[in-house]
Amino acid sequence: VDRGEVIETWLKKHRLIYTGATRHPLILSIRDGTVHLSSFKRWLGQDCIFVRAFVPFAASLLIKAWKESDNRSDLDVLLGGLAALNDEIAWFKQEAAKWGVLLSEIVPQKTNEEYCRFLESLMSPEVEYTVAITAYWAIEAVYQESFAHCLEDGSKTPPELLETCQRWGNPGFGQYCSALRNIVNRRLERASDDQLKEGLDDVLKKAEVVFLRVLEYEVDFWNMSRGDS
Ligand code: HMH
Repeated sequence: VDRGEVIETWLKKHRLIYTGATRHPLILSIRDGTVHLSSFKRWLGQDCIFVRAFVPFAASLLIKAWKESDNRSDLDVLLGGLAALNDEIAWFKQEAAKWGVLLSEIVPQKTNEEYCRFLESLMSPEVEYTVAITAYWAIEAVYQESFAHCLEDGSKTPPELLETCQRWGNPGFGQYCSALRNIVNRRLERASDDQLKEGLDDVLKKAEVVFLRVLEYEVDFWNMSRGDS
């Protein structure tokens, strides 16, 4: 059995789509300062809706961790994430007001609705903890890598967008994503051991499929900012 990190293997294997999600033209335009504010505002409005669906998904993961996890510290990591979402929702409201984005008037785009429905499907008790937390890590990691890129040396991110970039690009959020990644790697390693034993579901394969679905949704989500969908 391959004893390397599963995620590392996936990232090599699916490099193109991963880069598509973490180096999207919207992110590159924020980083080089050429972003159209209308694109940014479209993204902001849609993400307000997405995050509202992300909260119950995070809560469902907490329940799965409590029932299924072999490690108590998983719950602490996930609870920290859930607590941060409270702050995030307040921030979205304030940020939307700052940009004159009227939340009551935002219509969820088809991509957004589909992504939220995908999250809902992962809330089902039938979905294994390992599979669900893989999706959760991937969702957070894409934003972390994307927005951290806009804060690197040499980036020309407009000052009024720095707060947004710092929300997901700050070192603390990076550590949180690393903690999630460690959990996922630990769970996947266990799953591959278990699968060797006998006729268990291929959790490893399911997790990889979910990982790819997240990356596709993330690319589509950024694409909504173009406003031609
Ligand atoms: C679409 N992906 C999307 N929105 C977010 N807020 C995150 C990831 C990170 O939580």
